[in-house]
Amino acid sequence: MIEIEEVVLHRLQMPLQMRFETSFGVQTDRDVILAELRVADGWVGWGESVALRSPWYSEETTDSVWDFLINEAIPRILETTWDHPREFTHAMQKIHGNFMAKFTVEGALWDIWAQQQHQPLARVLGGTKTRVAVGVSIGIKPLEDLLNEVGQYVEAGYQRIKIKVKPGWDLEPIQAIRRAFPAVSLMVDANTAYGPEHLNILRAFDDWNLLMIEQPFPAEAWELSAHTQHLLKTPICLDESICTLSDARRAIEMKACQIINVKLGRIGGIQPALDLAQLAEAHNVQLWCGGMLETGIGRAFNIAIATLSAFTLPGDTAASQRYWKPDIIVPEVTVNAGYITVPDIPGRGFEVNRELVNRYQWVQRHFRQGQTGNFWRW
Ligand code: OSB
Ligand code: MG
Repeated sequence: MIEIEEVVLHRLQMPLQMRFETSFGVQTDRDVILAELRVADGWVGWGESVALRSPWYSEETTDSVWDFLINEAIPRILETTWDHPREFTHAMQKIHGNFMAKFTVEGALWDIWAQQQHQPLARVLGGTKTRVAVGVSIGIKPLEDLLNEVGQYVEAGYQRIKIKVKPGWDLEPIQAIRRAFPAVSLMVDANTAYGPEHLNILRAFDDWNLLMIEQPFPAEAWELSAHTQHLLKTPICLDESICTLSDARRAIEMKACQIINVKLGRIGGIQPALDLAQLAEAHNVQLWCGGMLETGIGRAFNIAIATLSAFTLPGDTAASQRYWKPDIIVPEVTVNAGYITVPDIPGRGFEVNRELVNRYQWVQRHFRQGQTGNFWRW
């Protein structure tokens, strides 16, 4: 049983270690929201919003998540006693969208739930792996820098390299990497940048032994994705297209992809991911855990979900130090010979470094049981 007594929202500005350019824009820092949920028996759960500041990747933004948390989610969690985190997911189903905002709270509830069971989060989710395979997602950058970086990650043992592509920046980097690293497991992510006018380029991708092509077309371009998957031998992986279980069912029925990149924030959290994992296993669709440049808190959830047997391919859950110096968790996430060891302690598995949270923080708000009467009520 989870009875939340207090919620603290933390808003952090964290400079990224690298400049991260995709087909939709450049990121040099993250505007992070952390939700700290405190229960009477002393447990503290943490959740992270993966929303970006602007609605490039999805409709959600840091500000939309902030408003949703304050106006919808926090009043609700403070006035309800939860028997299980999935009850929150069910209660939130009548609210449209806002998947990243929902996961910010849902993740923290699962963290508390796992601590109350004295189990690592991964075990509570039914995950069996003791380590998870890791790949890396590299942004758009000059070719020489790109080749150097690929070399460093291959050297460090990362099991799969993903590069960002867009029209005009695709065959050249793919060919250069293939020549320099003939055997590397390589994939591309277009973040929706291509359209029907680019089918010839996508066809040419087929010659380079790519593991997959991630989200070539806009999120709603179901027919185009299905048509293209039919033409190509390289699997299409969907990311932005899949926000609900019915999106996944549609993709499977239409054969619009063979692989799905699972992001907990994009689909509304852990319970939706557990449901998606069942669906994927029943239909031979492969899953892997994507990333949204999370801090260590979001990363902890990604590691836990990737321990499920349905997650058959390396994730984008790279080491803390690729993103942050320093990360806000202890210990930081490290990658050894291409794997992250799954923590074996109750809950999320990493301590939150409050001193660092305070150092990066620029806003903090407290909410207590009984003090939410001024909010709109259900
Ligand atoms: O499309 O997978 C994506 C980052 C921000 C938004 C969208 C995406 C990404 C990444 C980075 O590819 C993955 C990571 O290293 O966290
Ligand atoms: Mg993607």
